[in-house]
Amino acid sequence: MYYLTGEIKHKAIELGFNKVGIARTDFLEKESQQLSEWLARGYHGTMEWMARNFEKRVDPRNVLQDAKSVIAVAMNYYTNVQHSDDELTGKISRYAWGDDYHDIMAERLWKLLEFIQNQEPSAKGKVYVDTGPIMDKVWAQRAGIGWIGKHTNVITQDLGSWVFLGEIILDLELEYDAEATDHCGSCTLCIEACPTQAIVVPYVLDSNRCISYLTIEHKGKIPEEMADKFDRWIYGCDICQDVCPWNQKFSSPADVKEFFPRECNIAPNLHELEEMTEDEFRIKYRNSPMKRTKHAGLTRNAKAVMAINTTLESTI
Ligand code: B12
Ligand code: SF4
Ligand code: SF4
Repeated sequence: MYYLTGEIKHKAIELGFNKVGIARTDFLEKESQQLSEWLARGYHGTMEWMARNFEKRVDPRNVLQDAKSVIAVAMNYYTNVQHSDDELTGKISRYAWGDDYHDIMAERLWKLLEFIQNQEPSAKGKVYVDTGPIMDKVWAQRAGIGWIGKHTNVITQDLGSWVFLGEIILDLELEYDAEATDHCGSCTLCIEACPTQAIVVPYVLDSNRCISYLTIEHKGKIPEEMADKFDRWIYGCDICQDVCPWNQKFSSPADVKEFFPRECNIAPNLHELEEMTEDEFRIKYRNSPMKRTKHAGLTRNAKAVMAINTTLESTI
């Protein structure tokens, strides 16, 4: 089915993906050891779902029998808007400013699979964006889209790391791209900039220390010594990506209008967030990635940041 490779890539771009590459399915030997060690060290925190389906995560043939290829795609979500400096506002990570990327990307990937099946009706495939037991970043790297940087996100040479990742696992043999190579060099800016020292060694992240984990995935009280370092981040964190020279040089605005920031997300008032009712939360964050924290999580985050602000004010 080599002849289909060019047509698939062409269609992916037509569907609005910024990058597409293809890798041969394989057992991820090195990554399976790294994932095991990451889990053994407890770096997944309370994300128990990361420990499930290990066999699937390390070999796509365990999600689709006879899988031959992984078609990896990336979609740019950068928008040319900056966070406010106002101390009374919270910061929301860029990826969550607009509509939920899972739905937008999955819909397009299904269309791509439909296109493939129109050409080759016997083809079988599975679509994944973030939530499945598939290592999105590893496949993006193997398919030549970009390398996994020291901050552990995939960086593309032409758009930086502000890209979402997704893939189709397919049972057709296609032509394969060369794996992306690492261009971090001797840089360590992300490691130095992380306020909680979550990048414990280059390329390894301890979620327990990461503001993104603490504000989105972690349930219950936020440890005070961590909240102290949030610097107004109330949903996710972009610090390690903001300082990356590849982003400073190559970020370019997305063309998907659904990723543009909702007005309420650019400079959200912390006090209003603290006081927000469940109904307000439901309406405001319908179809937004931010529904993941639920009302309790977002108000907790706003309260944690407000508490630190108040402590700082009373000590000045
Ligand atoms: C779990 C998870 C998280 C966790 C843990 C993050 C992590 N680094 O694993 C938390 C909640 C912290 C998180 C945060 C974020 N996430 Co997240 N997350 C995931 C998820 C679901 C799984 C990632 C995973 O498999 N982790 C397991 C560990 C083992 O993997 P790893 O860190 O990638 O480890 C690799 C390296 O450390 C390397 N390694 C280990 N040891 C060594 C040693 C050496 C020497 C070397 C070279 C390499 C190396 O090997 C490992 C395997 O390849 C993916 C979606 C998916 N299904 O893949 C999204 C995903 C990675 N997240 C994403 C995003 C956008 C984010 C945030 C930017 C959101 C935000 N703004 O707040 C932050 C970024 C934080 C950061 N600095 O990484 C995107 C990243 C897109 C991109 N360009 O890479 C993904 C791919 C979702 C998507 N489909 O778009 N996330
Ligand atoms: S997302 Fe924030 S807390 Fe997490 S590693 Fe990057 S800079 Fe550190
Ligand atoms: S800041 Fe430097 S070390 Fe970190 S990911 Fe970017 S290039 Fe790599």
